[in-house]
Amino acid sequence: MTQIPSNQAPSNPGPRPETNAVMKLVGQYDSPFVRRAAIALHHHGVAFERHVISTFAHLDENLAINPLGKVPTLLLSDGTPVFDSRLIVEYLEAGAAAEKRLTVSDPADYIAMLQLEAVGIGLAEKTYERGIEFARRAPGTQDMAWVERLERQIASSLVWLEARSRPGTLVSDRLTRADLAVATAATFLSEKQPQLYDRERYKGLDGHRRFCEALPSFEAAAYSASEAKATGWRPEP
Ligand SMILES: N[C@@H](CCC(=O)N[C@@H](CS)C(=O)NCC(=O)O)C(=O)O
Repeated sequence: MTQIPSNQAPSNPGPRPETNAVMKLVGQYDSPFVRRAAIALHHHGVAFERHVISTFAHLDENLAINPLGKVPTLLLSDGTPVFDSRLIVEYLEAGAAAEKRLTVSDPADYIAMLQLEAVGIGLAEKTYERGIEFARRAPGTQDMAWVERLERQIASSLVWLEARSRPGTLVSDRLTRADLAVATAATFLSEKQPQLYDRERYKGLDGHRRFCEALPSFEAAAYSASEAKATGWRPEP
């Protein structure tokens, strides 16, 4: 593998607070991916504006910003697009002071954090895919074998997360990337497909979700049903 010579590697590639122009976050706050990026921005104290457009209603504009036409994209103050929520979180972490980092350093905690983050993001992806089956297809034309598979994956993830959840942060006393991923995914499922989210059965997970949603960085990027409805999202019949 080619090594980047150390004198060419960026020493601090993260956001530069001294710039005057404000970054813009593209996307709506019903998306767990957009919310995760926004929560990380608030947590790190990075000033940003929002550009509230939908991946479906505004595909042309999204394709001009992000080759995949997906949200979120973070437009840096010089207009450079940073797309995919994972990369946005990574970018912010790279420039963060040690005491604000959302990434733990203890090796055992690090693996646990990555596992929880991966399952949280995966749960959000599976919830999204299932939603598409109902939101984008004519009634009666859903691929029910696919829906059943998605529901099994969602249920399995919920059981796995419940076994590791508590009404507080998940892997350390501090907020981590795992908390951002798991709590936003649980809120997304509970809001969009509440029939799959039994608050009694997933009590620990729901306690964790409610703990996180009450934090200032989460409240500043609260789930928004109205943004989704404004661009055409409707609940499942
Ligand atoms: N891996 C992406 C996933 C983002 C994603 O799937 N966003 C949805 C909206 S919630 C989207 O843009 N979907 C449109 C599409 O997949 O074409 C990330 O983490 O940013």
